[in-house]
Amino acid sequence: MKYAANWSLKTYAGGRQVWHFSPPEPFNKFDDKDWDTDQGRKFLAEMAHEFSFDKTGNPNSSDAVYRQQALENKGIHFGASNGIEEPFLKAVDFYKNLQAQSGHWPGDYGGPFFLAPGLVIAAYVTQTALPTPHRVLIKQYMLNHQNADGGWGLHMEGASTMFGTVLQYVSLRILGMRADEVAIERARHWIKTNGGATAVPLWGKFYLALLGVYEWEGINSLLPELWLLPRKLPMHPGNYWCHARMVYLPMAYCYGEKIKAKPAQLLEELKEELYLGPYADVNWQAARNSCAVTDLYYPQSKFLKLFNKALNIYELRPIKAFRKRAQNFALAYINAEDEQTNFIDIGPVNQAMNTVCIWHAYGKDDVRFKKHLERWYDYLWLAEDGIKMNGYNGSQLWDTAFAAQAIIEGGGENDFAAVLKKANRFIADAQVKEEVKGHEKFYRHDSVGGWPFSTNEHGWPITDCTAEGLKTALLIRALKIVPAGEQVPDNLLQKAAELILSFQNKNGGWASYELTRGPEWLEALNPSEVFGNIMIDYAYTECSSACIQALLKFRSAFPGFKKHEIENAIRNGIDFILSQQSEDGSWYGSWAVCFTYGTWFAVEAISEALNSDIKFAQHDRMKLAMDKAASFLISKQQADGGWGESFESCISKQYVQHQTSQVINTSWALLSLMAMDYTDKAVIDKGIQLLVSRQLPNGDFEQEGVSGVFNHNCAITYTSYRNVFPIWALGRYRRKYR
Ligand code: LAN
Repeated sequence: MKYAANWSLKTYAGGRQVWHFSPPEPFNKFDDKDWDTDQGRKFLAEMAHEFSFDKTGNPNSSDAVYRQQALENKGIHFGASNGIEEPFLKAVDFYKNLQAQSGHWPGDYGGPFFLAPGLVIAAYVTQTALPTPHRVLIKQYMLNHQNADGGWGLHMEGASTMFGTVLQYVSLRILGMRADEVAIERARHWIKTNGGATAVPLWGKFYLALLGVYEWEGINSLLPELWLLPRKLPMHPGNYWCHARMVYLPMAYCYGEKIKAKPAQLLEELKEELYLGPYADVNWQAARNSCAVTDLYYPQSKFLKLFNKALNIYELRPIKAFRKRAQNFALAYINAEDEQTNFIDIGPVNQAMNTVCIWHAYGKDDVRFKKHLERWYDYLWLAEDGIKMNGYNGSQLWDTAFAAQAIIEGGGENDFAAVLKKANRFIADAQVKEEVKGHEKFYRHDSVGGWPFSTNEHGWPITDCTAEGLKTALLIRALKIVPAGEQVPDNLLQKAAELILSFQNKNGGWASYELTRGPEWLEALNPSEVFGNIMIDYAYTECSSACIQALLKFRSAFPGFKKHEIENAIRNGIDFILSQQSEDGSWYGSWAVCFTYGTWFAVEAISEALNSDIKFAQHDRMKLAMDKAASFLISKQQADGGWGESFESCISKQYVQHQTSQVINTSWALLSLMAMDYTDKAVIDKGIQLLVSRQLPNGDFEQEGVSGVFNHNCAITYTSYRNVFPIWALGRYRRKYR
């Protein structure tokens, strides 16, 4: 790839990763505006062309740019094999080349289609130009993923939705496409035949209102005053799931200020392009509750409708003093979140929205605004399908912890000691060592000892990331390949265990970032229309399993430390997991596809618990649960020996078979069967054979269907999974049967 050579991923100590563009001569003497010359335009057009991507076979790109460059930088030809025959060693030998100097494995974390538009719109509203080469490849990415019917889905595997289509439409127009270009005409046709932009779900309405191409009046009240309610009331946003809270925060602030982009010709045109009739004729009150059927996953409840009615009456004359107090609080909170996360913010959605708030409050020259802009690039990722916005500032810790565990389980510590040492350094760096400033005032759980999903500078600890970090640190410590001074010190391992204990809910389960703070009926106030289970942080099988596994490991390493508390936590956790098993023996997985993922986690915790010396009153139930899980898994094995689950499982909450076996699902199923010492080895052999047959000559695996998910309805890429989980399954097989 000729033009890709102008892009390179810079990784920094601690795991920050940013794609840089360095133009060749004479373009390197260009100012951004000079791209608008014959020579410049030709270069950009050819570069865009190189990133054309045919999504008809598989809409999932394979992270080819990073992977190719990582190999080339090490002098390895992309397809080259090292002559290693054994599948496990060969798989690790390939994967080690993708590890960055910082010790983590960078990779594509894109997939959702509502993220980059948030950034493009924030850039437009704040009158901040994204660099031209970035704009060109963001546009290319969007065009690559347009569906045959002219629309875009919620994510790269999804059928067209109003949300996806309106946001790409507006973004592409902002990025310079004309209304009469073919792709735009087809998109507009989709929008008009599906009800027009008044039928875009709430978040879409919000972005359009920021642009000033939708009236704020067409949005149900976002009532900033919710922050002023007594904290004891369940609807206080401090009780919401942190992602809902942190997105609601800037949204409500923008709503309170009625922020709007400066009027412009383009915006006037958009007003006339997006709706079924003239803009002046839109009925904004009716628009508030309109949502296209293509998008509706979580319809407004009766309760929410009533709630909105009451709030909309209040909005006719909001009490000035309350509004002002609420806005001041929101701004202070936005500033706190920015500072606590070094302006990365908890995710891509609030990062872009906070930028707009900070710009509105302090202007373009304020350092806080500038710091925001720098972090935009932490979220952008380049792959063979163009530039996308990642779902987080990366999945650094998560991928590194799994990679290290997989390598260690297969006995790779001698052949790959250097890899594990680097991974250990990253893991030690990533742990949170200081309490977050103002954490109590701004509704944050304690952080010290925790691990985030991405990097230390992001710093929001997560229950299962803390668990995976702790497990990995303990494993590497036991190998004695790292000098004592470079290991995670005892006191921080203990802090991690204590933090995990503090995260356990009364029902025995663990949620994602915090304790479950509100009642389940709060979900009835979920206004998103497109996401399920966003209002509170629910206890999850996966998070609970990871925490149990970590506590079991920790207990072996520190037998005297909080012995009873830890054993009780494990017992209660196991009870929670048992309570989540379905009739057919499976567990629903909330964060990846789907029942094979959930089942893998559940099985891992229960079988490890059974193998420990803890006495369980529920011992027989645990055994039975394992038998049922085995029958479930066996019933889903395909004739070729593999397992394959479709993303549809996540949405429908029923097992949906993929057209083909998938290496990642196969690995989870195999890991589960081996964890529970399933006796019919022939079943396992067949699965392993499938994995081996899918391995490429260089040790890599092909990118198949999408594996990640959130909120039941949105898919997200985990590029590392196609390597890490086959490595893990092959490694477990190697250790067990060699
Ligand atoms: C993530 C990424 C990591 C993921 C695991 C650690 C894998 C999981 O076990 C627990 C949940 C968690 C932390 C998770 C939650 C939802 C996130 C943050 C994401 C899938 C990444 C992007 C997503 C976020 C909500 C996207 C923005 C959309 C909203 C609805 C706010």
